[in-house]
Amino acid sequence: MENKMFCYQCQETAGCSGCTQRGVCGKTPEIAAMQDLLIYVTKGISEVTTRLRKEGKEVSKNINHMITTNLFTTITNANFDEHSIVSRISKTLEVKSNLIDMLNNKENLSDAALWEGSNIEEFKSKSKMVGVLSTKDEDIRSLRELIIYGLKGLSAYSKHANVLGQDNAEVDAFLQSALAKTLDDSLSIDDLVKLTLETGKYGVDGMALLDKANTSAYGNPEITKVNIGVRSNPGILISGHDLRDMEMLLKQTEGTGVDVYTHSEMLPAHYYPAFKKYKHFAGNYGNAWWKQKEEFESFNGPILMTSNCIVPPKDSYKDRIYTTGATGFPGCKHIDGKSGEEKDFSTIIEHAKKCLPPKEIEKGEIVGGFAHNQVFALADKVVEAVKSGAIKKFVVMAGCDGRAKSRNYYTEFAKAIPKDTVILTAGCAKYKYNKLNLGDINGIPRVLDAGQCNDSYSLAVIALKLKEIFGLDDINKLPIVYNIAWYEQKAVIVLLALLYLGVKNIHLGPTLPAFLSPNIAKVLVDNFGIAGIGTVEDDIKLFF
Ligand code: SF4
Ligand code: SF3
Repeated sequence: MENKMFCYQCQETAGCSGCTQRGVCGKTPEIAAMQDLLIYVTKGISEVTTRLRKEGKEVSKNINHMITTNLFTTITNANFDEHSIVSRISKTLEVKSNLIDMLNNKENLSDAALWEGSNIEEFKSKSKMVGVLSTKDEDIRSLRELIIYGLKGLSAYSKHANVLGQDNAEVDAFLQSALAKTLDDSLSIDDLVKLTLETGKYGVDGMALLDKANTSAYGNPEITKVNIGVRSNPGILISGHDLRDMEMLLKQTEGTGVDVYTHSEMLPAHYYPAFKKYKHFAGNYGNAWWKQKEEFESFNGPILMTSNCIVPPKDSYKDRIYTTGATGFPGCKHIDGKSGEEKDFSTIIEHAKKCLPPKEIEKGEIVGGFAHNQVFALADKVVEAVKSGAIKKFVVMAGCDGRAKSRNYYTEFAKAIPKDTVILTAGCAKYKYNKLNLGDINGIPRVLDAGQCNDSYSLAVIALKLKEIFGLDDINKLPIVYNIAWYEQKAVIVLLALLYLGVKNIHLGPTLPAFLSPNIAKVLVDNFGIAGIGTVEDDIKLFF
């Protein structure tokens, strides 16, 4: 069958090789084409900004933000709105052409830097030539895409930091130069492997930036019990990763009689001191992203998506979905707002008032808030438990959740690990085991949730601190093993960040990325000991 599209950026890609007719995620060939073109023109503008910097000219924050938002828009399950992607392409082309005028040296710019198009027909015909498969060599393609997916994840984290007024000009400059390098046919496999590791370095910096942005705005996460039941008022459900949206929604709903609940990756908002003062901040509703068809139905009230993951909504609740930031879905209302500006959520609040309260689907509490500061506060206890042998091992199980049945492995694995083992987690992967009541070791819970996927940074900081406390010369000598679940491109930047920090023998599942060609997978296996997963039984033997 002829390819109508080609995308292999996420773990759920069709047949573990690539979506060619329609995305498993719901992405249509038309959206895929416009996303391909958006990436292409964003590479083009990045080549121009990189050259401008070399000429000593300044690139404005607005342009940096445009580039990161473009990449963020193409992350799995972020934006299904062709219209919004097309307008991003047009805007990028306009800005790019102005920037080219500012260059002293306009020689040898690539086709991506020079290409112009003014209407949808031109966009459609160009998109056919610039997709993933336009790189013919499968190993070069594999590395280019690995880098681009890492940069997409980095962009998402940068964007969340940017809205809190935090920027790192070096991260933006690297991101753009690396993106431009994915156009450069003179780069060898070795050059691209080096660039991949460098992407990991900036991944660490990007996550550190977001950590600083979140903690300086909202305080350090602290141990928190989060209610997973419901109250009797109408509610608004907020999903995704953007804490600035969270803050604005809490402020604007105060005193309105509408409660606010978190969903999926927004759960860790409860761990921040600044949000605890809101009495109407009711709890967390539901589970990871992929269960939203049932859970959004029963929530009854409006839902605000601040980032991925959107599952194409059913008609029965589609009118209750609102998007903002990089997200979009055709037919769902989008709440605009420039970076850092106050958004107006009054439409959602008025909508909520007319809705029934959420239907209860669970009862009880979950515990989280174990980001670096909180764990350091417990450091004596943790070190003592390790020294006494009460804790024998930590297993990092951070990452993403997904709908594949094979992911039940993570639930079974969490149940099967020895009782003297502590799980360190972050990201929506935790929903596979955070309601199992795995108990504690001398008061230390056996599942320590640091927060969102970007808070994997916290797990790295904790590992580095333990290395220092135990006087080790190698992070791999710690009693920590890594069994990470991945789904979308934020997990790619987390993985590259861990590789950059020197972490070896990471197990990645439920399947290895389809975008790793056999040769590139071998490079990762040989140099970093990357491996897949086996059966729970075999892996328990292997790890413990
Ligand atoms: Fe397929 Fe994943 Fe791409 Fe969606 S994001 S089209 S599921 S590979
Ligand atoms: Fe989850 Fe989409 Fe990746 Fe932030 S919300 S971890 S999958």
